Amino acid sequence: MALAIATRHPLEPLSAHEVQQAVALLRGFGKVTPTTRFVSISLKEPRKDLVHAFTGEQTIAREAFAVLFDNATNTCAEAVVSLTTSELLSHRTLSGVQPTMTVDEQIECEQAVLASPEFKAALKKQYGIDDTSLVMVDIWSAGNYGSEEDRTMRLARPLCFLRRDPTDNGYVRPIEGIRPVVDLNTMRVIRVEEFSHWPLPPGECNYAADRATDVRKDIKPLEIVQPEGPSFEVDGYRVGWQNWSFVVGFNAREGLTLHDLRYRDDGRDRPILYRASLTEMVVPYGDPGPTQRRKNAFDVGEYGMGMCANSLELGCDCLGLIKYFDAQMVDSRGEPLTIKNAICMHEEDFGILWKHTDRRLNTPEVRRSRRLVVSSVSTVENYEYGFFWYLYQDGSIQFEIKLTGILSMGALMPGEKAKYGSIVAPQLYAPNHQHFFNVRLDFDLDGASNSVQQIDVVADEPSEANPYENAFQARATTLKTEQQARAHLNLETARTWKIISTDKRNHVGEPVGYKFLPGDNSFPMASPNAWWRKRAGFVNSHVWVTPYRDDEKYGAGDYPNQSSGGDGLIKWTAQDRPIEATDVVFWYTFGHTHLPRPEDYPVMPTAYIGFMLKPNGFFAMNPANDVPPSAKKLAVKGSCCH
Ligand SMILES: [Cu+2]
Repeated sequence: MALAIATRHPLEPLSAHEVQQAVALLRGFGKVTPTTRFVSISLKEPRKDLVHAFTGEQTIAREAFAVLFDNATNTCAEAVVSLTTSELLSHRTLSGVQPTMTVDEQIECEQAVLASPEFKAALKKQYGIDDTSLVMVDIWSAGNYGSEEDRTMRLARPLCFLRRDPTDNGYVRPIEGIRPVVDLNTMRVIRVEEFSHWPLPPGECNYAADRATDVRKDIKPLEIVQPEGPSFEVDGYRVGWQNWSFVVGFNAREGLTLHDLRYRDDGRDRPILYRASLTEMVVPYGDPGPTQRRKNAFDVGEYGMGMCANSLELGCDCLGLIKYFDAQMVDSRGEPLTIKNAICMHEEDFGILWKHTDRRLNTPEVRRSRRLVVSSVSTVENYEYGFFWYLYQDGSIQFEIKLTGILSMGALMPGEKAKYGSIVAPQLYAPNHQHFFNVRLDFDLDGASNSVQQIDVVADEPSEANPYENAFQARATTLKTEQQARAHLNLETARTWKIISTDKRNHVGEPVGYKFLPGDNSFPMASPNAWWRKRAGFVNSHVWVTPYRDDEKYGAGDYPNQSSGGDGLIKWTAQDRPIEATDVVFWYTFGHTHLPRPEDYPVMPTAYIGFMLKPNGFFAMNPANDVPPSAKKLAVKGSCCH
């Protein structure tokens, strides 16, 4: 398709220039002191009605939203500046909240621990080590366990590891018995907590190409060739691909976002999703031991998924012709922070799209499926998360998270078993844990007036009309209020959800709709009274539906770091607002229960989790009926064709 809009789309992320303009404005308005950290600067998205009214002709004012934190006063501030009129549109201070830890704080925290005399003394006492140059210090969020310091200070509780040499995989040697506590405001170690002494695990295990000792030699090249180029078009951060169009977004907190996703049908670009984002995630660990019981990371609200994104310039794993997008952010001192090639976009062959052979005519008709992949990968200390949006030719949308990287591991005494985890190597174990993700899907399905139906498949009772007791039917419950909408997956009823338009009907008189199809999921194992669960109310239900509010973006609330909990979805939906025939937002929480395996060591083969959205009465027929057959090629010896 051709992109018709000549002007920049109002939802395109801030450019590097705009980010710096926002920094300069905030400085000019006296909102930045020598002890201020810039936590994030991102696009303040224009009001929805303005975006809906956008035709490509008019320019919509550009605004930046900044989160600032003053270490001297332990105070957070939010500001909005107009990049169009250079005005300070709003500024407010928030006391008692801790915004996301910045990348600079990660680095400074490591340096503070390595320079701490108390830490050095503990290391010497427990392990006989003087040299800290091989110690790795991973910033771990402190959480909130009800103490005065958890409530009133900006804290981190790093985990430490010891490499054997400067490029060794240090995660296989946890310094289990020492836990420094760092005040991120003064950037000082306030104390070093010492526990029992665990010897360093004796093993050594690396994965880097230059250190792996035995590499298999039976792999021949597999190349993807696109001699006429890719089938997508790009203008700024706007993308067109076959019938799809959308805007790629990115910010320090959520990382990759998708906006204004539409499908061209019969000459019309029909809106489907206004905004899709990962709003939060939490990784609670299940070991109650004194050195492990506090481990639970909120990777979005505490670390910033965008801030932790990889530059795929060097380490991209996509095949074919790739379009990269850069991410423009700011470091904590207001200097430009560009993650080059933070987002990768490419096309993939995806097997059979559809096929039928008319047996009597012997005329096989087959089409190959192709999908557009938009992805980004974040490294949060030991772990990697890949975020992959897939668009398909049949109108399906898939979100898949790829979990890889390195397990968070602990040391064991010789001969000790791991009741709450798995031993992966001698004296080295990985505790059981879960990964819960929360995604926000702001639907605009053929317009803003939508409803959500919960679909349960139920069997009919035996009756005269059901003499063979084979009958079952789909029962749709239109969700009317927020509390009614809170729900879990249910395998017994093959439960799904359907987002429908309240005013657009399809060719057979039914509301146009898109189906939400969940994938793997879990329930939280920790008690509802566990400290982390108070802060992660979004894990209490798999599905939530809210009426659209532009200030309701994050499942655990705006500031989950060290929060005392109760914020976000749990609080908003307590209002039990009406959600029928309105602009609805569908939220989905999905969990991966990770019982580690020795095969997850030293680096984990990717695990996958996600969901699908499929048109369901949105189109009049299979929208991929018009995909032409692939060009026939002469068979290469030894090849076969599907
Ligand atoms: Cu895991």
